[in-house]
Amino acid sequence: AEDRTTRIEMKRVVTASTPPNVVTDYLKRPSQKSNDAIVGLVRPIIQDVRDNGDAGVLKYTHKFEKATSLTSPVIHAPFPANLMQLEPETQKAIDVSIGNIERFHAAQKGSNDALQMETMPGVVCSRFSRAIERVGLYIPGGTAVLPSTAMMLGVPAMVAGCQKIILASPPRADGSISPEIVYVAHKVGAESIVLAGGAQAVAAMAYGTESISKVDKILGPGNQFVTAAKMLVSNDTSAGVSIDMPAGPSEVLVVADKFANPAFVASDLLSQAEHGVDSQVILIAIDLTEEQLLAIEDEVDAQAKALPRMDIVRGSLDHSVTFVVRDITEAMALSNQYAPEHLILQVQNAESVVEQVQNAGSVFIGAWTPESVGDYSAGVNHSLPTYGYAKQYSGVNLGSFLKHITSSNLTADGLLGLSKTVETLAAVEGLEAHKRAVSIRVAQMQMQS
Ligand code: HSO
Ligand code: ZN
Repeated sequence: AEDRTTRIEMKRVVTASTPPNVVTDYLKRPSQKSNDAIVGLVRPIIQDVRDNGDAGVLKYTHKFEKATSLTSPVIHAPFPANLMQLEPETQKAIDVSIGNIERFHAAQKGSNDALQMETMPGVVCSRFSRAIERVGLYIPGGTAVLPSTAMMLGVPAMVAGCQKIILASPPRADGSISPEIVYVAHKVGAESIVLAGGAQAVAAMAYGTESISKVDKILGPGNQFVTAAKMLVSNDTSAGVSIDMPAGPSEVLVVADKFANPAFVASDLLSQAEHGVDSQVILIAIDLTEEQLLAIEDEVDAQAKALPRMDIVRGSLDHSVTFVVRDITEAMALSNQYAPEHLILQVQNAESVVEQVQNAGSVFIGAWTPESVGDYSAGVNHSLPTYGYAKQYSGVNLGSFLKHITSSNLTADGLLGLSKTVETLAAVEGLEAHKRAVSIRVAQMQMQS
């Protein structure tokens, strides 16, 4: 039963009166469930799909998705028009968003362009990029349909020039897939949609089946079964498949000062909290009075109680916290320590604070930039590092669908100039054949001159 009377609130921590190690404890993510049990469940599913192909995939789709009417685990392009019929307004919203995502990711080509330079006279080194040929994009099912995730993975794959794009998403019990996802698949030129979720979908794309193509890289968020399956297949050298970053529950950190609008701040906290009870939201309030803090807390409570997903929000806010800090420097130090997936800056001169951002997946600057715009339509990617991985990972971007190849090209003089250096190092390593591959050429040059 829904409880619309008990106040929905986050706990408060005033850093000035809290020992630093306790503050650090509050910044910890709720610990993830142990992986061993999940791996034990996932391993036989992967083996089954390897052994039995389509029949193996279908068996689990019948069992877990209850889609017992399905007789094929995949649909191929061109996708029938009746599978992607949308309200004109929905179609337009997808088109506008895809346009922005496409433009922003196409603009990333510059930094991946071919480069060439001479490290020494006659020694030319180059680097150029090639698209990963076949990619598998996992689109989660579950409590919400996520065509936005299909856009965030499919559009950069298309812009990068991947030859084969495959989507996978669990079908509904009637065997169908949401028309928005089919439409996005069509727009990005996907070759097929695998009608399966969980470990079975990951295994099908990693190894291929009679009707599902094997891919070279699997990307996309998912539950712990999907994540465990991605880890297992990427560790199997016989699969020859890589994955994107580890995915965990969604999170946001909002930095607000006394100029922030309390209603805006609350709305941003709640938009992330509604993703799931395991989502984590953090507010860092800079030098706010009791009255200003209460204004935000009242907004959180009132807005939360008007939400259809109120119970999810309550669960998420249960393990969320407000830090009351002295100034922006302290706020940014805490934020960088937490390394949020999303960082929202609702402070005066927000733009000038960006240079203090060391760790974050994506930053939302100023009062008019709610995270929702980045989740859907601004152009930035919403597939971002969670769980503190923003310390070492980037979010999905054009580069996620490319690899770089280097080349060297030496003239005879270039080799002559470098011969002693290479021969010396080869000798140090005791690798005589390496040394001779240089000396034999130098000898040839001397014979010719
Ligand atoms: N905020 C989520 C992405 C999303 N939001 C999808 C709405 N739909 C994780 O970054
Ligand atoms: Zn979101």
